[in-house]
Amino acid sequence: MKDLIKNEMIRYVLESKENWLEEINDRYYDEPIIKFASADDPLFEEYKKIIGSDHLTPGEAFEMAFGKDSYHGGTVISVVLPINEKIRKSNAAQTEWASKEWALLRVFGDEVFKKGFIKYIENFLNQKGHRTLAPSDAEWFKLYSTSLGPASNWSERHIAYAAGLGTFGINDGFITEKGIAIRLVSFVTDLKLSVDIREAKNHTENCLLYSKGICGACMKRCPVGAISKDGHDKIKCYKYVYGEESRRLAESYGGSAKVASGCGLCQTKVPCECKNPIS
Ligand code: B12
Ligand code: SF4
Ligand code: SF4
Repeated sequence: MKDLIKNEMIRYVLESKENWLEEINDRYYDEPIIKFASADDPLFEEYKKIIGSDHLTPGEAFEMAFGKDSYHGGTVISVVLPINEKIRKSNAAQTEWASKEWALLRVFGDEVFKKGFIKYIENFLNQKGHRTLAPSDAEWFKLYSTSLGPASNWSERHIAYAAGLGTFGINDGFITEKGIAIRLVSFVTDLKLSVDIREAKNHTENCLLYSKGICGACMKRCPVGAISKDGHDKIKCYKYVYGEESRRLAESYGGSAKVASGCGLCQTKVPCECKNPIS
């Protein structure tokens, strides 16, 4: 069953017409990496302390979708969508704002393709009798403000960490075997599948600065100085990434003012851009 799910996800990503950017005559996303965690992994309870009490466990997310007492164990499937090299290169050449390709990825790669992928996989598994949902696409998914900046009740990076897909960098970005220039999606299903082992020694192992005390390339790349040895200033980052200028830029590129241009300079032209720099 795991292979069936993985193959279906890979096939969808590689064949979907929505995973195509005319400007580069290529895909938004390359072949995904997919891993599995037990929905009862105690780490999900710990996230209530690490992230916040509003962060849902997989069981709670399942019951939000399928009703009280519907959860009897299951699996979390986490998916890494690596960003195509041409899009990465276009953003690597930027020093101030996101490239046109990066901005179009925000709208059509995320809002159109990724949403279509989520619906397809939910239906694929539900039709086979396995109740499945993607929490970050549910109507009850929420973003909220904390004194440190925005957070959510289903953090894809923490889910990916639980599934053994990588670890965090000094800039908060999640570094996988395909690097940091990625997007993440996850599903909770009542299917009970064998799980992947979390091999990382700690939650920051893949970052050169945390592990070896070298690098810091992302700090120099950030146009607003939001990254320092103390970590990532989410409020500074948020104001830049989703501010007025970013929204105007997105429109001028043919994107959407509503989702803005993004930025991602700290995810391109860095040693962890498309590989795990520790491997
Ligand atoms: C809110 C949000 C933001 C906010 C806040 C980011 C943040 N750090 O949380 C702002 C607006 C700043 C932002 C900016 C960007 N975002 Co954003 N964002 C989100 C969103 C919607 C929720 C994130 C969330 O819930 N965070 C919760 C908080 C608590 O996370 P945290 O503070 O980083 O967690 C730290 C602690 O937990 C700590 N920690 C301490 N002890 C322990 C112990 C353990 C065991 C663990 C695991 C951790 C831990 O380690 C973590 C890292 O420092 C997600 C989508 C989603 N649903 O997940 C996308 C998401 C995180 N964003 C993404 C992207 C791509 C971006 C941008 C590049 C914008 C763009 N598209 O161009 C920038 C990059 C900024 C950066 N340097 O990371 C990607 C991440 C890709 C990646 N490789 O990491 C995501 C996952 C979207 C997606 N679906 O792919 N984003
Ligand atoms: S650029 Fe270097 S310091 Fe920044 S997250 Fe990547 S490995 Fe860590
Ligand atoms: S996304 Fe841009 S503003 Fe935010 S930390 Fe990265 S480089 Fe800085």
